[in-house]
Amino acid sequence: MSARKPYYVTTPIYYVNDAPHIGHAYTTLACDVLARFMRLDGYDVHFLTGTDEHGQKVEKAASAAGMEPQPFTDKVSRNFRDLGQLMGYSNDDFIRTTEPRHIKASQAIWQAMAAGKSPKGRDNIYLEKYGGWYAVRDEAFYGEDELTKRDGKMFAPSGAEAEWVEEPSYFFRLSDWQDTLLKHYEDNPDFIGPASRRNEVISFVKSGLEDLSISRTTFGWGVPVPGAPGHIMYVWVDALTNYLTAVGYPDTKSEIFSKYWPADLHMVGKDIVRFHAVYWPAFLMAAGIKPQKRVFAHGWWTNEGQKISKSLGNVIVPAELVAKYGLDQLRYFLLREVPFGQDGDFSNAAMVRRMNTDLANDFGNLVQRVLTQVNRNCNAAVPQHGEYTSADLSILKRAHDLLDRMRVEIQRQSFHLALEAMWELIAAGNRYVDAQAPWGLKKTDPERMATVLYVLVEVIRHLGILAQPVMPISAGKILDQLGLAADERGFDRLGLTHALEPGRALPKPAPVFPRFVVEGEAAKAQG
Ligand code: ME8
Repeated sequence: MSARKPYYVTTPIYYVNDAPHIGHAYTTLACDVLARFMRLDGYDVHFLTGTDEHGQKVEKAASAAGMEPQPFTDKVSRNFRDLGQLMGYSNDDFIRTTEPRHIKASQAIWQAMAAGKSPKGRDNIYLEKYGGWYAVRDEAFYGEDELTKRDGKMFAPSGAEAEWVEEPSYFFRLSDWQDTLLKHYEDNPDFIGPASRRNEVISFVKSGLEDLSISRTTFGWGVPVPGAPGHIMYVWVDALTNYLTAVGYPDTKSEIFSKYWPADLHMVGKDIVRFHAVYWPAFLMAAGIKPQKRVFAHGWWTNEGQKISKSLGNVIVPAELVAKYGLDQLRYFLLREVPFGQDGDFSNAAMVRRMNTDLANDFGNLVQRVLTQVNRNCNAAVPQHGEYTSADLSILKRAHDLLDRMRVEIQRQSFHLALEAMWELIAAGNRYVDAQAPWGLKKTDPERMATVLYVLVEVIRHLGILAQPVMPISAGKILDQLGLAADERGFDRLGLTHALEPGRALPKPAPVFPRFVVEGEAAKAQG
């Protein structure tokens, strides 16, 4: 048997200054769906998430909580692990940047960068004095021309306050990497997605890159710069390196490193594209390591039209949504409602609409009415089909083609289009049931009824198998109702070859997607 192809996907690691909210849940959810999809499609997947625990922002948050940084990060990091449990993530590793394996990897990449030369033959890292604007909330440096002055204070485009810092600092010679980066984008058209972000990055790099300050001396919560007492690494140098740490760096000869590096995809939010698509590939090339294959930037969520922020008091807590609507319902909504890559708005009305229309009326109803009829009219077993009509063959073909359609969309992170393709089959399935009206055939043509129900069971089998990455629990229930064993649920079982054998006993069906009844409407309905 040939070895399975590796696939390495990562989420950003989350700052531990704050409790997890829907934005955090979203990035990791998208990666989880990808990871599950690729596993079912036969890949050997490594899916990484974790927490970003160093830097001034975390140090300040710890001090505001009256705690030392280490116990503080221990506590907050746990909230992000708990988020994973809540959301059903299937990550293979959870990295914390305060772990010894990560300190070691960060110091090793620093040394590798320092040992190498820039494309112009100069040292990649040099010591200077830094004087400039820094926004702790963004952990980012800004040029004065990027800032706005209000009430005597300076603000970054993100709204974060910037302060003047002046200290000795090591610099990374980013300016020397400009042409190499532009060539890399040109040679690798899929390096940044979606296209709008790619264009943004290219024009940013073309406008000229400045060297980057990569060490700090005025506070202490970070990874020490090797051989430079008093300097700690700029948090982004350490944070980005987590992607290497998790695959065994600096041991580049290890099996795990050779298998998974370069990473296939770094999923990020739109606010941190520059770090991943400009700084990170430059650091990697400077250290003699291949850059990742792709970065995809998703959009941001607002809440009922408003920016989500702690000060506005409108943070959406994932646990509350899961408790109210259900886990699979939330997973489906987040990936279906908004074209992946664009900004989106969370509203309870939209959530309920998706639950009741797409899930209960469309998907749930198809499964429920077909399996109920099979249970009642076919002795609770997979029916025996006869000759197929062109309508039968046409819908079977759609079911057999669905994997190919979804694969194309998932591999370019168009989750919404993958789901749209699935719902086209669901709609076609419902139209087919209505047109064939198998319930009317019970007395007049029981053989035809059995064929129609057989075709529908096969359609549902395809839908159930393909729904697993997005809605693992509900899809599992559907596949249970088809009596499928664990090894019959992979994508290798799709298509005609593994069609269900007539006569297989089926358990009693039960509804999978409940309707959501809005309070008040329930009372109205009862009169
Ligand atoms: O940026 N909607 O961490 P972070 C959608 N530690 N996504 C959102 C969001 C929203 N309202 N709010 C935040 C960091 N995010 C760094 C990453 S990686 C080497 C270091 C997303 O906790 C945001 O876009 O501030 C980002 O991708 C992720 O949550 C983590 O944000």
